[in-house]
This record gives sequence, C-alpha cells and structure tokens, in this order.
Amino acid sequence: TSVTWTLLLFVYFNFSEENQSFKNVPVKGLEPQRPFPKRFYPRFTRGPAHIPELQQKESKFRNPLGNHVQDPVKRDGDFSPEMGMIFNEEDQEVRDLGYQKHAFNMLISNRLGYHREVPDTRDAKCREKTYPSELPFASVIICFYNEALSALLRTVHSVLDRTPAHLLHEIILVDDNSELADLKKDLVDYVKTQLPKTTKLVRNEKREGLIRGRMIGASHATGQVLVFLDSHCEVNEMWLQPLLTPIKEDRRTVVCPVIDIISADTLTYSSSPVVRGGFNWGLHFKWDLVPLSELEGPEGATAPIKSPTMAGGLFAMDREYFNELGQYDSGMDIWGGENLEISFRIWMCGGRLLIIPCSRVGHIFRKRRPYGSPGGQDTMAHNSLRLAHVWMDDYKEQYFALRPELRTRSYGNITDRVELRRRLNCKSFKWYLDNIYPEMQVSGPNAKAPQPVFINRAQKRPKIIQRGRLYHLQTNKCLVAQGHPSQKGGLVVIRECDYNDQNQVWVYNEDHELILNNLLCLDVSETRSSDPPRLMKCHGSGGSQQWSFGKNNRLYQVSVGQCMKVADPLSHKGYVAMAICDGSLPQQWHFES
Ligand code: LR7
Ligand code: MN
Repeated sequence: TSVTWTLLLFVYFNFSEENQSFKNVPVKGLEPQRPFPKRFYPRFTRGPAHIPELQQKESKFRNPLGNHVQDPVKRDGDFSPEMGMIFNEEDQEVRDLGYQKHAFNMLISNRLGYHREVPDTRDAKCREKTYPSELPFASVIICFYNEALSALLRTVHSVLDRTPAHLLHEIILVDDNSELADLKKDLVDYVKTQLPKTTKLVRNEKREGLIRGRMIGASHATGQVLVFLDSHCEVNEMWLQPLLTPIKEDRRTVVCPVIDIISADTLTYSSSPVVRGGFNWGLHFKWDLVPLSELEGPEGATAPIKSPTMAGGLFAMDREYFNELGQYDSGMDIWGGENLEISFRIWMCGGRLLIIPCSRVGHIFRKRRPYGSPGGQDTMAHNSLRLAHVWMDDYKEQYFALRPELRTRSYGNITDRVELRRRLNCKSFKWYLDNIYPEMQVSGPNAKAPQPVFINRAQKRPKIIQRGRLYHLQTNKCLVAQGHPSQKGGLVVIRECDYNDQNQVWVYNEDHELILNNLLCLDVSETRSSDPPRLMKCHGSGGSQQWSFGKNNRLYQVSVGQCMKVADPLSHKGYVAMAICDGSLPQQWHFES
C-alpha cells in the first residue's frame, strides 16, 4: 500500500546522509504567476490576498516569517510554515475535507494556486548537460480519480510551464469517473477555456482504475513517446529532455525521473536522494540504495542508473514499444502491482529500465490512500497474484510463503498474458533475479545471491536550535508530560516549573520538532485535529511534528494550521488544546533557554 511505500521511503531517509537536505527547501512563487478569472480558482480558494494577516503588508505574504516574527529557526528564502494557517471556519472546513478526501493539505494546495516555481533539485552538473535539439515528441497522460482540482491543475500547468512546446505534443487527462462535482464541471470548463487545444479530457463511463485508465489514455495518444504522471505532481526544470534522450537512442529503454517529495502537510517541494527501485517478496515496491558499481563511470552522479523496478506513476516510454510490449495487464483492477509487472516485463523481454538523475518530478506523498476500490476488494492482492502467476515461475512460492491464504485465491484468466510472454520470447524470472536484482535474498532451494557493496551514508541528526523550557506566560507554568515522558501517546499539560527537572526540558531543532527530555516529539493528530497534542515517537517527516514560534508568542502547528493554548488557564488540570491562532493570552508561550 502507499503507506508501506511512504514508510519505506522514510526508513530509507532515516539512514541516508541527505536525511536533512530533503526538508525545508524554500518554495518560491507562492502566488499564482498568472492571474486567472476568479471563477477558475478552486472552489474554496480565496487566494493568498484573502489571508487577512498577510493582507496587511504585501511583502509579508512572500515571507510571512519575515522580521515581524521571532522564530528562532533561521530559514531559507520563502519557506513558509504558516502557509496553512487557519483563520476561520471555512479554512478549517477546507483543511479537514482535504485530509479526508485527499489525504493532504488541500488548504495549502488551494492557496498555492495553479502555478508555482519549485526549487531546482538537480545535481549542479546536470545544468551543464546538453541534449539533442531533435527529440521525439511526447504525449503526457494523467489519469485521475477524485483528485483535488488545485493539485491536478498544478500538475498540468507545471508541464505546460516547464516543457518546450515543440516536445509537448499533447496532454491527455483521463477522468476515471470521478464523483467530485468540481472535477465534473469546473474542470471541463477550465480545459475548454483556459488550456491549449492540445490538452484533452477523456472521461471513463465507469471507474476503471489507474491501470486500464492509463491504457485508455495511451489509446488516445498520438505522440511518439508516452509520459505517465500521477495527478498530484509538479515537474521540475528541464525534466523532459533527459527522459527523451535515452529513448531516442534506444526505443526499448524505459525511463523514470527521480521522484522528489512534495510534503502532504506543507506542500513543500524537496529533493529526494537518487535511489533505485526494488521489491520484497510480499510484492511491495521499495527503494534501494544504488550499488557502487552502478555509480562508477565518467558521468558520475548524473549518469542513468539501471533500476530493477519502477515506482509506477512516473515514467516515459516509446508509444509503439508500449504497445508491442503488451501495454498493461487489463485484468488488473484499480491500484497496485502493475508497476512490478511492467518492470519485470521490460527487463525479461529485452528492454531496460533506467532512472535519470537529471530529470526530477515532485509527487505528493500521502500517508494513506484516500480511496478504495468500488467493491472493497483488495486489488493489490488480485493484481499481484496475476503478476506472480504470469511472470515469476517457481519464485511465486516466495510470495505464497508470506501470503499462504492467497495460494488458492482465484485471479481470473491469464492466458493472454502467458501467451504474450511466450510470443515476446521473454527470459526466465531466475535470469531477472540473477542479472538485474542480484541483491534480492532468496530463501529455500534457490541459491543465495552475494550482497553488493552499498554507499555508506552516515545518519545525520537534525541540529539543535534551542534547549530549555516551554513556559506559558499567562499562568507562569511549564509544559510537561502528564504521565511519564517516555509514554507514547501521552498528553502534555502545564505544571509548576521546576528548573532542576529534566522532564521539563524540551529541545527545538532545525526540523522544527519539539522533543521532551530527548525522548518523544510533540505531535498532533492530522485526521482528528480537535484532539489535544500528545507525545509520539519522532518520525522525522515534519507535518504533525512541525512547530514554529511566531508573532504574539504563538506556538504554531504546521500541519493543523492552529496554535497551542491552555484550555482553561484557571483549572489546575492544566490541559492544552489546539485552536485558531488569535494572539490571546492562553496562546502565548515562551521558549526559555
Ligand atoms: O481508481 C483509480 N483511478 C485513478 O485514475 C485510482 C487511482 N487513479 C489515479 C490517481 O488519481 C493517481 O493520479 O492513478 C494515479 C495513481 O494513484 P495514486 O496516486 O493513488 O497511487 P500512489 O501514488 O499511492 O501509488 C503508486 O503505486 C501505484 C500502484 O498501482 C501507481 O503505480 C502509482 O502511479 C504510484 N505512484 C508513484 O509511482 C509515485 C511515486 C510513489 C512512490 C514511491
Ligand atoms: Mn500518487
């Protein structure tokens, strides 16, 4: 599931050297670059100019944390943790609805508008690279189901804004029978009146899922190369040329950009380290470090990297080759498994799959998948079964060892796919494992492959900005754990300050985390924003554990867009809660070193 993927990604980041570099990258151009008629702003958007606090002074919008805010954290450029601040009930509604329907902060997405600049996350050497002036032209295919309109249109405009016109043959939007009203109406109007004629909108009569959805998109395409994107992406500077070049050289090369991270909570765009795709025997995709042997060579960090698998959503492929290779398995439903299926197929049937470090595309990483399948089926299991039975030979036993209940589960008719494999004269799964993914551990009768050497990246801890007490000005009390400070899920309360008590010592670090007694992080629930803050294991991914100190001594929580206050300053219980920031006394805190 996407949860596992996100987790895997974080697991990776936790031991990667770039651990810190992917956070807090400045986000430029928070306002839409081109004014559109008002009616084309997403339903709930009032645009940045409507944020009252930011209205006072124009310049404060671009950097609301400018001089008037005493945030102890030094920050880069325009990074603005308070972009999600809630000013009224409507904001709250948009935020909550967004998390519910899309699992990311739609309030911020709407405020960003349809155009924004993103930080150029490419290696410096990429900027010196040149690409052939004659390249195959591309059809960009974006399949979506109930996407937030602002995220979808930012995807589209990022492509229009950052792709040379002669390489962009068309954009094909496939609406997978979305139910949301704005997608059914506002989007149709918008495409008709605001987008170039080469942007087409196709609507599925019934929900097909992303796999058949992409096949439908591809059947409408007439470009030489198909480029698939998820509906919540933003392409970076010079993203397409580096993808098209290897395809021009060899049409059986399939390429993926490096997938940068757009935070679901802050919409901040940040750089991903260059990793490559793998999988585990549960048939879940995972990221792997790149073996040293892959990184040697004159081009160094900018050279394409062979990847055993692709994540699935973002890749480019010659259109005729896509058809020759059997498109996708149309017996796969809704979500899951198609990425491993096409990856195995590419390698086993004479193609290759590369990650192109100089091409970067951001993707919103959500914490959960916000939709299910129409009948509630586990489509990942169904699709994985089909993939195992068609492509994995005896190695499907590795999967069944982990999922014995699936051994007897029916998976539909696969004769066409088995026939395809025969017709294309594809190699065995053993060949794939031995040659393309030797580091995969195989248990049981098959021989173990030797472990390749990996880059050793030391873990870097976020720098401490300040250490001290969290002092509540109105009551002269300090924020402490209600129970033991090591108890996960424990609440925080205010108590008499005791300057000798380690259990009252907080650390504030460059990741904006507040850590009590070096143990747990102050955290809020994103799905239940009315819950009081609590102590949780530090997850290092910002959002629910990101806090900032601002104007009027406020302690602002980035992902819920609210401030922490003492619920009832007269009560000895000392409970705290989150509330709309209003600068009132119960919301005033001081970090005392
Ligand atoms: O029924 C559906 N119909 C659709 O049109 C379900 C989804 N979709 C659309 C959806 O709106 C989105 O644009 O299909 C696209 C992908 O769905 P997501 O964004 O819910 O998928 P994901 O990002 O959680 O999951 C990843 O794995 C999927 C497996 O089926 C697909 O291959 C996704 O494209 C893929 N995403 C990426 O590779 C982005 C990087 C993630 C990582 C790591
Ligand atoms: Mn996605």
